[in-house]
Amino acid sequence: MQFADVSPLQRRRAEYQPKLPGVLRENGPFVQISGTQPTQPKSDGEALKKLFPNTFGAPLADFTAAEKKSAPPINVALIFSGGQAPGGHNVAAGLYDAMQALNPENQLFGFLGGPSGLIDNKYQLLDRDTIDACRNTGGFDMIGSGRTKLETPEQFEQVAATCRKHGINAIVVVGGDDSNTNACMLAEYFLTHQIDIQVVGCPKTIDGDLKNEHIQTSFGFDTATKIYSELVGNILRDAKSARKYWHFIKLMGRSASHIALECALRTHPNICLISEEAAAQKRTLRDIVDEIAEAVRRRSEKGMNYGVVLVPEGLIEFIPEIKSLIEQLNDLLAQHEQEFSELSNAQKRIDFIIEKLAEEPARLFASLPDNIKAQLTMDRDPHGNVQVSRIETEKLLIEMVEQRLKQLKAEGKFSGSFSAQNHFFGYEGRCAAPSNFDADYCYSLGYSAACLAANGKTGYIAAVGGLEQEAEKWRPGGIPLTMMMNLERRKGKEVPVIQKALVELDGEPFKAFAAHRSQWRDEDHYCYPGPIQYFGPPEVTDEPAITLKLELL
Ligand code: FBP
Repeated sequence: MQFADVSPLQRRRAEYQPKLPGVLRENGPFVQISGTQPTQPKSDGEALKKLFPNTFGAPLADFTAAEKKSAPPINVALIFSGGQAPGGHNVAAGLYDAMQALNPENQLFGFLGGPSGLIDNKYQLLDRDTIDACRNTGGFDMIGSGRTKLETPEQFEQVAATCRKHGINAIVVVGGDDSNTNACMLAEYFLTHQIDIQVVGCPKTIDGDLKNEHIQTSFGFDTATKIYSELVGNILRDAKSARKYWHFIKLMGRSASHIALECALRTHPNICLISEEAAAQKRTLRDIVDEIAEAVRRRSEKGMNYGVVLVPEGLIEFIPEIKSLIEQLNDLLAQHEQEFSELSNAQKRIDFIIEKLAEEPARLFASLPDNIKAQLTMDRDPHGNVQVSRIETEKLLIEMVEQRLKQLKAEGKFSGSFSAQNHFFGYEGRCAAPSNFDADYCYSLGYSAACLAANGKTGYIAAVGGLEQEAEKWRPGGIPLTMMMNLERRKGKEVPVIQKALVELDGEPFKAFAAHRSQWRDEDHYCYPGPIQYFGPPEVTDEPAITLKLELL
């Protein structure tokens, strides 16, 4: 038997032609950009104006179709920054197709391994064959991605040198909030130093936390949550069939709980914890454990010794007492980095920390299982944050719920059984073939980025509005990045950043969940979304995320 490296589905999917908004279909990427009103960020306007004197206040860039005309050739650099998200390859395809339509001489350079590729001048010329091989596929493997932060003047100079070498006119940065913040700093630096290179961003992250009144969603969220929801649905059905396990499923998403919330809205699990709510209600770890144990007890009284709990990846950081412990650990580890790294085993590291922490956090730290203690002291990411995807919160909760139920049993208050399974869904969804929504959205974002670049815009992020409507009616354009910024305290300093969007407790998605959750907890209302459909009736293939639908009602 011959084994082909391309599956039948991949082959057919490669033929899918992403839908473009009407305004970009009329004359392709030939658009006129309107908008003259200066924009303002929501807060910290004066300070941001000082930090970004050249890019601050730029108008919104709205596109209207324009006459086809000859356009001077341009060279564009593309980088993927940060975690993978389904649809990145379609951003590249949209960008490439639009650039080709503008002028077949245009060249697209894909810099390898993320921002570091631009610094080290590692690139691949993206030609038609390369792009065609990646259309509608998941992953960032066409050019790779990386988490190097572009933030220092030295790095900006290296990037400028690389661009000069290739005659690159514009850089398209596909990234999340931090990468787009840095894109804006790069744009500002180039303008300040009269370096004629534009910088345009693109909103990427499965976490769904790069959104605001202008960016309705980040790409990748739709596909990733559909993949996780399929898996959660399968587990719900297994739980109900076997009737003997409680499944604790941690879902990726870094800080915000958008992914967990979307999966809950799609599948109706018995419990879905929302980190933002835990923080707002100042809940302790014990409160959360008690809540779960109580749900287990109540269901067991009805003979239902099974259930499913969704746990957002960032939960642990949002529980105020643990948040404060993590902050103290961050400081402590930064202060004693050398000493700490020289300790030869886990026990010595734990003892070292307990000795150095203040009494209350030391007590909390000591009460945690050893594996969690070790995970809380692991290496920080380049931003100095705990790598939450490596903390096994789902196992911590299982262990603590088990203890609590033992107590309840001893007190004669629980007579059921509790047997738990743990899961973590994250990497399973980040490189899936994009849903129709993400395939279309990303293609339009890439196309819009080309329009912005061709029209001399810099310090903008490509944006597509009207996503609640059919693609024909979407509104492509660009948003000045400074408009999305505010000042935040990071490592003891006020710095400009794009504000991370957390789950809003007065927002429609959370309200819809809160209205149903007690029923979902006590009875079985499981919903099984099944796999993403790439072919079939549009109400199945083109269904947007429930979060998006509720937010844009
Ligand atoms: P981005 O914010 O870069 O899009 O990353 C998303 C994410 O998948 C998070 O949900 C997760 O916490 C993190 O990346 C995992 O990082 P890594 O890929 O380095 O393991």
